Amino acid sequence: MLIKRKRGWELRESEATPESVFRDRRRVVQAMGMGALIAGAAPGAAALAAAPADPSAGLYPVKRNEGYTLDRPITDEGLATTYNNFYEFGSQKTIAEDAQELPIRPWSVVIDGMVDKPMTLAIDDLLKRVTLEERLYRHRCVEAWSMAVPWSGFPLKALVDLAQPLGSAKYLRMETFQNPKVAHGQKQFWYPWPYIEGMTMAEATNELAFLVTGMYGKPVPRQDGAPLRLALPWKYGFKSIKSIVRFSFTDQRPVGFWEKLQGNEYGFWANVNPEVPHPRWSQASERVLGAEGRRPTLLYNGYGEYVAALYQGLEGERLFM
Ligand SMILES: Nc1nc2c(c(=O)[nH]1)N[C@H]1C(S)=C(S)[C@@H](COP(=O)(O)O)O[C@H]1N2
Ligand SMILES: [Mo]
Repeated sequence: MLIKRKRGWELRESEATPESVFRDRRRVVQAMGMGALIAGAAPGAAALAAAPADPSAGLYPVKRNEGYTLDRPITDEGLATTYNNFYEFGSQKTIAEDAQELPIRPWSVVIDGMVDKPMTLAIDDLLKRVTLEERLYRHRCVEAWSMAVPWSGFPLKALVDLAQPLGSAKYLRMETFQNPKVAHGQKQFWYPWPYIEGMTMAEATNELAFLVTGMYGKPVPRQDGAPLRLALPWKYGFKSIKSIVRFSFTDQRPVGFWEKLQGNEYGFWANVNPEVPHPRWSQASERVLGAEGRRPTLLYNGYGEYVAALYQGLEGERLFM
């Protein structure tokens, strides 16, 4: 999703990133072992061992909610946790090792804006106030790759209920941490940090909207958005914001990170639709991580029965990008 410059794969690696990031990447590749990268296996224990353990580990695995089923196999864990989009750590897919620098405790989540009582919650206190469950969801990146993941977490609606927004709140805006000392991508001034995403209240309280705290029966790893990220499986992956520090209820439609950067390519709604191409590529099919060939992309990523009604009467909007 490189914007101001050419897309990453149109450039030689040495051109794609500033020199410091390039040098960094070589270090990652060496540490992880090229073989592991190519095979899509998990990074070696040595490469990821530096990060302190997650104190919530004892909560997992959690009970699976059997209501959400897949039409394809679960993606290999090693692949889903080493092929990432997390621009705070760089625009390459191989940010897993660098992301281990992210301190995930203490971690506070602010709930503010149009609510009765704004509050700040430590992540471990939030975890005590919700019931965790596992759900199998498809994930479709706007770049036309996809995966299928066993997320653990709780419905976003539970957080909305905790927050008690005013009746006048129309949108929920979410914000990722800002810490350029550890997240070197945030030194790249041409991006509008911090990462922001948003949705309507009807979307936020839809049963599919899921706050993720775990993955593959363990705490969610840093590279996938620890300690708290979103999963909105009917929308393109960029809506599923990672490492959230703030939830603000508002009557102003939030402008997301990618929309701000390139509004003609990435919009507010960003619902998956195979019939509406991205301005630079088709969305008709997707490359499933770890699988051969491509697979047709489904309207609303296959979740139409849950969400199609949300968009009735909005046909004049740019719903699918
Ligand atoms: N803060 C933040 N959240 C983010 C991103 C990001 O760069 N920064 N990338 C998004 C995109 S484009 C996708 S496809 C998913 C990728 O999640 P994964 O790395 O767990 O597969 O995270 C989304 N959330
Ligand atoms: Mo994405």
